[in-house]
Amino acid sequence: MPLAAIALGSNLGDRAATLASAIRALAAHGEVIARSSDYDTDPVGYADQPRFLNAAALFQTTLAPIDLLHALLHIEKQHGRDRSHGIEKGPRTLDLDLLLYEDVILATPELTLPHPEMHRRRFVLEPLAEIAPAMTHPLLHRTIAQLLAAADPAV
Ligand code: PH2
Ligand code: MG
Ligand code: MG
Repeated sequence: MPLAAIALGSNLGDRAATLASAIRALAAHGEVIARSSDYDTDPVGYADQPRFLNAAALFQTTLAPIDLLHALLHIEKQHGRDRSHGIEKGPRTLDLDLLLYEDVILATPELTLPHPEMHRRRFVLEPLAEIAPAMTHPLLHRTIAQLLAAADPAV
């Protein structure tokens, strides 16, 4: 079954409960192979918002990338994510980002693979390195551990 890497984030409500519930919801669409610890992180980008809890999961699924993306968006909605108002990169109950899907490279208006920001973000790389340090980025040809070592300490 194809393997995907997913980033989880929350900075509104009971963050840990939301991440745990999101993992359970994911399991309905495939098999959660590994799940990182939760990381309490400074907000990056738009700084005037609560701290995040971030995590990563390795997920095996028969869903195609775009169908997996739709499943992730549906789970975000089930957890109170409302994209109709608010600041773009602002506070959210749940953010699920599809980081990697096998070695798929894709650039469509709806989905870009690998996730275009993943290699810059410590809050993504640190949890992912805990569970998949040797996974490689199909465009940069670097492992997650190498990307983390090279990432800007401020991001
Ligand atoms: N997500 C963002 C913007 N900034 N900062 C942290 N620490 N964690 C996030 O998940 C995060 C962020 C937009 O998706
Ligand atoms: Mg995000
Ligand atoms: Mg997102």
